[in-house]
Amino acid sequence: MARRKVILDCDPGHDDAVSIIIAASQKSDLDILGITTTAGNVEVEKTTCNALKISTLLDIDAPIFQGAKRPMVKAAEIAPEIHGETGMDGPKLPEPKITAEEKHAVDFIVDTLKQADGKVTLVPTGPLTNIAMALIKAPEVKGKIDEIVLMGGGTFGNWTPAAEFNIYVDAEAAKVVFDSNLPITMFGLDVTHQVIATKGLRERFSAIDNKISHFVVELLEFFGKTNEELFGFDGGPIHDACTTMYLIQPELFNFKHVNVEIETKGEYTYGMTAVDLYNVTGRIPHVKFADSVDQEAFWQLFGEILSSYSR
Ligand SMILES: [Ca+2]
Repeated sequence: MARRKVILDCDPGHDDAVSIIIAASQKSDLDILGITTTAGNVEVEKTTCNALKISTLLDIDAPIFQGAKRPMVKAAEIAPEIHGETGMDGPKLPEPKITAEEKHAVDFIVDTLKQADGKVTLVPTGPLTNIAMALIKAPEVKGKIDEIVLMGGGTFGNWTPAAEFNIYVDAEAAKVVFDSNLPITMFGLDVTHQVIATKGLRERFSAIDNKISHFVVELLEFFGKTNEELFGFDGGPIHDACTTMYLIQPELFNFKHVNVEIETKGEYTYGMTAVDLYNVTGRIPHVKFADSVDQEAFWQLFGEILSSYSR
């Protein structure tokens, strides 16, 4: 079977890094056409630098393209309290041996889709600015998009009471994406809070004892600490990793087909994803919404992925 073509659009970010590590382990199934970055957890220059470092560490040969410096309408908002000053505080990382491409991420996405032989899956794990701008710039590329597999939203918030960070940062972009009529598979907080990398799990993965497992555990230690302090969790939910775990093994997750609208006006609810779980509105259910995960199978596969990396 042909490898599935993917573009990873991200703002690394501890959980973005884990998501990239998962994708890069599947060389026979996933063809990473490029990694695009956006402002999100920290400024785009920093998320790009982090992507370059991860790529250097893993020896990923996909090109990296820097994208949006700020959301489409409002000013940028970042989350150093979760991810630290660099956006990926914690582990020591190699200095990048590669540089980002000259081309803007939005142009890369558009050109790649135009030229693609077959369809491409977009995997956004940060604010949706690049994806929305690509859809606005070249709506004709929609037919080349197989699926948008994203982390964002949920039936509750983590940045405001109503809104999850990725959607809140650029709700206007999220609206463009959710209104696009494209197939969207959504991993929101409802499911990502079910995959918390607890101390016990971190110890289990540390015992795998290779370079990548130690790197991941160091990421999860830092991310766990900030999540414990801010949210009282037993560790960090590896939100973004749900997207790439799904690409590898979709049956890990349970889905509901629902309508989801993006709130861009509410005084208290800006950036909320209004998830119509019971179809009370009668609007067309156009989103595949992940509501639960087989946790045991998820962590089993996650351990196997870490083990697949050599020492
Ligand atoms: Ca992210």
